[in-house]
Amino acid sequence: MNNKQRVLRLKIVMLGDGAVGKTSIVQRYMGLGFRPVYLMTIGANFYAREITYYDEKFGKLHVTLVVWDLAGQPRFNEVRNQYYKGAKLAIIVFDVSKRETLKSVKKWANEFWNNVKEKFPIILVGNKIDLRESADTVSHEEGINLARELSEELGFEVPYVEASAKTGENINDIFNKAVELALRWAVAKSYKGKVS
Ligand code: G3D
Ligand code: MG
Repeated sequence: MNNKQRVLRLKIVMLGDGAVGKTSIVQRYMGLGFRPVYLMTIGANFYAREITYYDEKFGKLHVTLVVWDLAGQPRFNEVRNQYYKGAKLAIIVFDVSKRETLKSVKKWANEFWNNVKEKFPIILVGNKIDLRESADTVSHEEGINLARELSEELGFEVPYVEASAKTGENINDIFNKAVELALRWAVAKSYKGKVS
């Protein structure tokens, strides 16, 4: 591959039940630090961050990550269209300390695929691993199993990342994986396996 620098813009949507930590993950990644106050606002916020990414196939890439984060789930219907428009990847978050949030993951995946009208890639995130000590937490294996089921449904790998927006553990990993996955998906889609 040549050394020409390429530019990529990637819109990502954050999905998952209320209070699983979507906003905290984005803010942590965007550098605002962990904010322990839950501010319930209406509509969707977006955040942008530019990163340099090195890819074996494409070389050096300048990537603008545009991350949309929904606030105020009750009014989601009103912003749904704008929220999903142009999104190429979803980060679906559940809370490892709240089992019911794991059960909603497939609903969120289908919501994403139905709205973007294409089976774009997703990343599954088990957040709040700093609360692992508390009772009835979702195990690593359960997260892996769900990611495997989603992968089968999608026909493309769904990575599973365990993270904590509180400690910052694996937060960068989520977004690095997002870029990697979007690139792999684009290559697989355009060349249909004919990539050398
Ligand atoms: P949401 O955007 O998915 O609705 P938020 O979720 O990011 O607003 O987070 C909901 C609550 O979970 C917040 O607590 C937030 O501080 C907390 N939280 C988010 N991520 C983590 C984490 O990794 N570990 C722990 N222990 N807490 C986390 P409050 O009390 O402000 O409602
Ligand atoms: Mg939020």
